[in-house]
Amino acid sequence: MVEYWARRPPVTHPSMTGCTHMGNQNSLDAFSEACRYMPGGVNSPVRAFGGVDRPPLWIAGAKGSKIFDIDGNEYIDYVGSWGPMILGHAHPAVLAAVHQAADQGTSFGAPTRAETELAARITGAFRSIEKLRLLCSGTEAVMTALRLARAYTGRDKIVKMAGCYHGHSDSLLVVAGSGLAEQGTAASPGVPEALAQLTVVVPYNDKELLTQAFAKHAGEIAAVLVEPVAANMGVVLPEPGYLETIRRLCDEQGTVLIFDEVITGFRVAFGGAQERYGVQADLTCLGKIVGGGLPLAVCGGRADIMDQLAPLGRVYQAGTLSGNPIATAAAIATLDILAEGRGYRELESAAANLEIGLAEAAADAGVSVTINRVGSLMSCFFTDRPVRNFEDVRATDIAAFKRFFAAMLDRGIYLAPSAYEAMFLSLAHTKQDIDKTLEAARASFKMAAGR
Ligand code: KE4
Repeated sequence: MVEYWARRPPVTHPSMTGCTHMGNQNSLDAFSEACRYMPGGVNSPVRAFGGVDRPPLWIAGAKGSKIFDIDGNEYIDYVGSWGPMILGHAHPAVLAAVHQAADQGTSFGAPTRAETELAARITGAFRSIEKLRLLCSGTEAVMTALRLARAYTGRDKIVKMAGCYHGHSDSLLVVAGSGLAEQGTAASPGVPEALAQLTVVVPYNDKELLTQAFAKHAGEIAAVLVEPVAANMGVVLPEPGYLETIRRLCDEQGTVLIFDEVITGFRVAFGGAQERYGVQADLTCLGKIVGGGLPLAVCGGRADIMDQLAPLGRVYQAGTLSGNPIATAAAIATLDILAEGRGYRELESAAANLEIGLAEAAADAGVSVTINRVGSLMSCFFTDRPVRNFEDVRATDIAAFKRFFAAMLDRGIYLAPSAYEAMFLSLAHTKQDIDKTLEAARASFKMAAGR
């Protein structure tokens, strides 16, 4: 995702210049008006649909597996607000918890018992998390984890993987430098090169280059930060032994291993990728699902690292809305439903059926696709090759994806508006939803092929 935006020219979609001859008229009008007040008309870039060359949809609401735009169109939603909505939109238990909490006040800036109750649930789900801090976004969680790792080790350099996205803090808006395992270079204006050079970027799934990076920067690496299942270049799975190799290299050099489980946490298993793959992190960042769709994220891990945080320790981190009572209530309601466990078997079954159906539909249309899937997290790449890192993703047929996206949207299926994002299923997606999706896909793959 970072690499994608680093290369893109600014999005100058016709609709941003008042062109009103495309798409859903009310959304177009809303988009034009929004562009008067907000850069690109949106509050997060991917929402502008720049990745699919279509004007964006303005949303009126959502319920269960459906989302509705302001022109009255209904879509089966596979974005799920980019991951949080694993229960489906507007889940009654979550809404009830939110309403009950809101009746008591919306923010106190002081501790509440609910924060402790939530923390107990999270440490129960992730055995590597001994202590944690609640904050408001994945970006904030990752920023905090990096600061903790740098303080704990007394080192400045960090390693990230090309194609992984960890929020928009300066140290992570970095792309690979000129040489392999070299220092990175800024991916965005405003990021100081001096800071970017402290970030080493290596390809995902490349054990050899990671080993070289550790040798080249021996004793200087504070942390390795990785999505244990990458989901910001589309979904790319860790190859056998990859996570174990990262763990071993970190142990050998006293480097802090940070798993960014903002997407995978409570998604690929209740205990995230750490439960699924059996590799434990020193620090873990959670977001999205853990907040039940409200602004709540987590930085947690080994107590000896976490106890550096003020006021106990000297590493500063703070937040006005950290542990907000309404977000905490939504979080507890969400985790209590997921903790029952059966939901993951249902999600696995539905996602497996969708994967098989999509593969069959593509084959029937004579289109080559590679589908990468872990549980209810998946991506469909237009290629006849395996997709194991960011370069593989860049080599896929992005134009075909854009045609597929448009054809599916026109048939009432709302996919992520970027080939570098993921599909998310929820417990609200029914067999009827999957059947309708596959029917739409049979026609849309033909459109993708340009027929
Ligand atoms: P936020 O600051 O957006 O809450 O989280 C940043 C983040 C951190 N780590 C991972 C693995 C993430 O995927 C994200 C954010 N994900 C993107 C979409 N993949 C959010 C959507 C957006 O940027 O609008």
